[in-house]
Amino acid sequence: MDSTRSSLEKSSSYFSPSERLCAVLKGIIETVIFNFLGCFNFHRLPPKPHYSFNDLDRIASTTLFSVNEVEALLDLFKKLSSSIVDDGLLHREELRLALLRTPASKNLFLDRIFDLFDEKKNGAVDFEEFAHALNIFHPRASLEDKIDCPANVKCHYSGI
Ligand SMILES: [Ca+2]
Repeated sequence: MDSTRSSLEKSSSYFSPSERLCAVLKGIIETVIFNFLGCFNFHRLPPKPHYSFNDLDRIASTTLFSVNEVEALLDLFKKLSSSIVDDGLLHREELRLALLRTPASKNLFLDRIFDLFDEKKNGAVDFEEFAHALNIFHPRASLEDKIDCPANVKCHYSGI
């Protein structure tokens, strides 16, 4: 028993200099890698907005859609808005991908549609903007509202 113990002590205390160097380098490399990976935590996307039933009910009350239709629109919005960056916002490239099947091409018509949807003019469309923009296409929307579509969408956020 004593001979086994002394041989273990000898073997554990007899690391060669290259083995000690490897152990130190391994620790340094692991530290660098973990710190490097930690950098990505600072660039996390903000949490996606969550829409409660009250939110959907509020959106339904300001549009022609029923709560069930707003829920269906939310499902569609989630699919469209997560096609490139899953951040809960619809970006121009995601709308372009949905309508033109490519995120990269330039299309004046699509840009105008996106600008119409982006009522807050912040470069991204949230679900509420999406629902309000599509409200004009509701079957119960009046012909006058459809004709005056851009003005109606803009008026919703400007409070006119
Ligand atoms: Ca997105």
